[in-house]
Amino acid sequence: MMNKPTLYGIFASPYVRKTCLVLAYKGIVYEHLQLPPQNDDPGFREASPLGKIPAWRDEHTAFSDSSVIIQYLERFYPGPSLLPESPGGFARALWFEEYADSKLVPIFGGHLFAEEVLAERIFKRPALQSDIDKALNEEIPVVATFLESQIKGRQFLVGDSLTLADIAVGGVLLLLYHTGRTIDRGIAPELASYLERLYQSETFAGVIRSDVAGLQQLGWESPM
Ligand SMILES: N[C@@H](CCC(=O)N[C@@H](CS)C(=O)NCC(=O)O)C(=O)O
Repeated sequence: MMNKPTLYGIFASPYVRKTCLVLAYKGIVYEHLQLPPQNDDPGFREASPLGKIPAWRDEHTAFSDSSVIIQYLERFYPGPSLLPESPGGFARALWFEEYADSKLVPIFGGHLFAEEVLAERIFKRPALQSDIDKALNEEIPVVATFLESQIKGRQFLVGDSLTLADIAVGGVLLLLYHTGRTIDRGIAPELASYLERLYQSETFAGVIRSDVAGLQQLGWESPM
């Protein structure tokens, strides 16, 4: 019997969550080894020489980086694609993935979620309240305003069906909801409705359930 492929990386990482959402959408069965970054598991280190999560292993190969894993899954595993056929849509979906990774993760992951939820529980240090305040008062209103302009009058960020853009952006914004907050409808009403729809979809619902269970083990009650 063929071994199941393995995803390495703790659920609390936004890059791991993005990969889990793609795996869920495509219906790929895999084993999830919940390991932190820089752990000594030899299989993980072989797949991820820099010690970063997520990493992937299947019967053919082993490597790391969420964006690389997703491109590999798109090419190698049959099933519904998350990248539009049209060159313009393809580029736009990849742009939103890059925007989520490089712009949204530092705000929602680094300044808010890591400080409020992970700092004391995982990093064993006090939370930096100044980072949380900066995210809530300065950074999130700016990105919410931008994303409202992108989703206004649409069901999805790119084209007329779910793409990697929705998975990447929705996956990171989920961190706001896990801290017990929502997008301010006064600033971004259509973004708030879009996220509510997205989080009720089958793809997101399963990953949200796993997140909630993992957070509960850390002693954090997510209202999701
Ligand atoms: N570009 C990478 C970023 C992965 C990444 O930075 N993961 C963090 C956890 S959220 C990590 O492993 N950090 C540990 C380190 O950089 O040593 C990806 O998309 O997978």
